[in-house]
Amino acid sequence: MTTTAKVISSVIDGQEAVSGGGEYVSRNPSRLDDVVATVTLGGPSTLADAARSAKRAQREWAAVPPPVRGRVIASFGRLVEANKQTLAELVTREIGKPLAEALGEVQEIIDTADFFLGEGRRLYGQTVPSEMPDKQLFTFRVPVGVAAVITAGNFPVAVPSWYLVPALLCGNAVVWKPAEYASASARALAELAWRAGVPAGVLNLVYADGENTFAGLEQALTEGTVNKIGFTGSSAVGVKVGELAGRHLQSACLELGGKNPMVIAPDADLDLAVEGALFSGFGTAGQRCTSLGSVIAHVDVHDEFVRRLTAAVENAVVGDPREDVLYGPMLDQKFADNYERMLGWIADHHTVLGSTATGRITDAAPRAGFLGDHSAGLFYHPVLLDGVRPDDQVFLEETFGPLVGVTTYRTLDEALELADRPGYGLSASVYTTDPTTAFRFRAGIGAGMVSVNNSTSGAEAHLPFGGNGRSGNGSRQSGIWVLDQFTRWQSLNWDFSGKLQKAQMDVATI
Ligand code: UN1
Repeated sequence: MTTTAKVISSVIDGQEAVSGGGEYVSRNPSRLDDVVATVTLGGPSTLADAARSAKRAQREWAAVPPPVRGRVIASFGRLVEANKQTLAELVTREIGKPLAEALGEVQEIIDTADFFLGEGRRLYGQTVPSEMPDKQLFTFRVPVGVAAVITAGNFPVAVPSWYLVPALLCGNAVVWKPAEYASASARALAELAWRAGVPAGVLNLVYADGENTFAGLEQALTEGTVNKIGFTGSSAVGVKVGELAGRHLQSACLELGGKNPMVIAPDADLDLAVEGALFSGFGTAGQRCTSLGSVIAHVDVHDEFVRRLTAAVENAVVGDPREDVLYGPMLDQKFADNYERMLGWIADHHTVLGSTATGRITDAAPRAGFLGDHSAGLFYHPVLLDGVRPDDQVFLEETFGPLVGVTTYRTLDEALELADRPGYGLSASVYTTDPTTAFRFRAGIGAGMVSVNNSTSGAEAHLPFGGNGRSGNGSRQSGIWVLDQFTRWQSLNWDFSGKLQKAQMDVATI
């Protein structure tokens, strides 16, 4: 086997910046001996150095007319399109996502660029009537300044582009800190952005571990060089990011975990629901923030639904993500270790369905229908758990692995209560042929994103994306809604009366 590992490090103002934080080896999770990149990590002040550079570059970028910035976004989209296959193959190699999904992920960047390139001509403000004569009020969207964007690696290029594209379009500079295990994919995406015309200092790439990321972020916030934080990752780390931002009176856009429920109503099309549960529960090895967490099935259809889903899980093909598989390996060793810990939540009252084992696929615990070589990678059995109770840890916590629990309900109110019980609120789905149930579900659920007769994952790139509760602080990405993350409203009072008109004192009456 040949490896083409390169050594990469942070890029600040177009310069490969060096070290201070050791080294990270990014490996192919399907074949751990395949080193994708050796990453030189930055130290405790690398992120702050990058933020200072971003701050310097931002003023000039903000002066570029938004339609011209839109053209840079257009050429970024075209470059991503021209490199779609190569980028997708790199994503598959670095984080183990099946190639078909990786191609879909790269398409999501192109769609995001397509959406925002025109927004450069539409960064609308308003004209607002004044209380007083000979006076006009206006509003303008102004860039926030420098955005620190910290992203997970399960969507190593699409989710970052949800931040990068609108942030840049709106006239901000960015310091992007990707997940270490997705470093090479991040570098490839950043290079396309620079080639498209994003000035070097306007997009800075920082590789750092968690501790140094927080140290650098704290320093930058203290120095006043970061004005916005975008964070996609776990709820636990999101709390820390939110606290840090709050201490410095800066706002964070937090896109965190989910325990996304799927309710199967008694009138559901069960085959359709099984397909949706298989895709969103086990696809991407359950490693999406929108992955299905729990099935909440009506008692009347529970047995039949579980019977059909068990058959679908048994027949699912797992394995080499370059092949036509439902899912590949875990993202990296850390995710595999965490998931193994969560497998400990399986209790005696659960029935394990769909697989003969629950953990890693090994010679001793093989899986029929596995494509490729399981021994070299982080491959796990799909686990379907029946008999899950509302107080079980496996019902309450995100597992971020190929595990789905099933529980039952009798009334829609009970289903809604169960669906919201874990306290997340990202995505929720209901399968029903009754429009009344669909509407009541939408109105009663706490999730930010609701699907009817569709799975919990696979949100389209131009609807508001985000959640509530443990899933985030209510911020929304994507579509026009994200403009409120990367611009702030500035108002203008223009008095052409030639005299001092006093608001709240001098209101003109006719
Ligand atoms: C994530 O896992 O952080 O809705 C994002 C979806 C994808 C995005 C997932 N479009 O499943």
